[in-house]
Amino acid sequence: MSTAKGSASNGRKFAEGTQPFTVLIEGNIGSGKTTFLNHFQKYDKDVCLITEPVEKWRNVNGVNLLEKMYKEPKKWAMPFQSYVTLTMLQAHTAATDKKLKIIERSIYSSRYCFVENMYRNGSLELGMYNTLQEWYKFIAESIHVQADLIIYLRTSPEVAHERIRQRARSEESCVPLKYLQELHELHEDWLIHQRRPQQCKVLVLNADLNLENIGSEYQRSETSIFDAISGA
Ligand code: D5M
Repeated sequence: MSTAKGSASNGRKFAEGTQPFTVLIEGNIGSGKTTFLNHFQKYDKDVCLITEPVEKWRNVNGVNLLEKMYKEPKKWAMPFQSYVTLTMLQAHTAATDKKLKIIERSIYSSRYCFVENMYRNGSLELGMYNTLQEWYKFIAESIHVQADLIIYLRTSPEVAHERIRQRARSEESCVPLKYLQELHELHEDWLIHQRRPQQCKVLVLNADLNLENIGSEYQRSETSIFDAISGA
């Protein structure tokens, strides 16, 4: 029996050459990604904004996978991650004729932060973790994931925890500070200490600032994005 090789047969990856300048917005749960994205809505004509598909995760043909993942992680972490991978790939490969694409999170934060953490805390068994790694390897070989700039909304876990408490999303009522501290360290390992493969330049914003004071950070990111596009 012969085994098929991973990469696409013509040497090109799926969606290669189809994507505009792409910015990935990364950060812990409660770091203010949605508020940040809303800021770019005024550039609707030129910017394709793709928010995290949380509503899809909450309703997979009537099943709330997000809730199940939090309530029974040992049973539901794997199907949840499998579905996140699918929906993130849909976001990465979605066609647009706009000049700029901004995506909330990415397949990378799933891989380097959430899945890693779920394996370390026992929600994913080794066999499940290894299966997901095989998917990530195959995806890296065969699907083009455009990433030109990562904007890291860097928060302290305590601030993120307080914001989660305030937004009171029902599924997240059980998220403890420890979970956010672990995710924070994994984001730091990837985006600050560069202990993971690096996709592109990373712009770090101080996302502990509240809405009244974060304007200058948003301005810095806008300048960075538009400078990069004009130089691209
Ligand atoms: O993330 C929305 C919610 O989804 C939040 O409870 C974290 C969770 N989430 C997002 N991506 C993942 C992965 N890959 N694994 C596990 N949980 C995840 P928010 O930060 O509010 O945008």
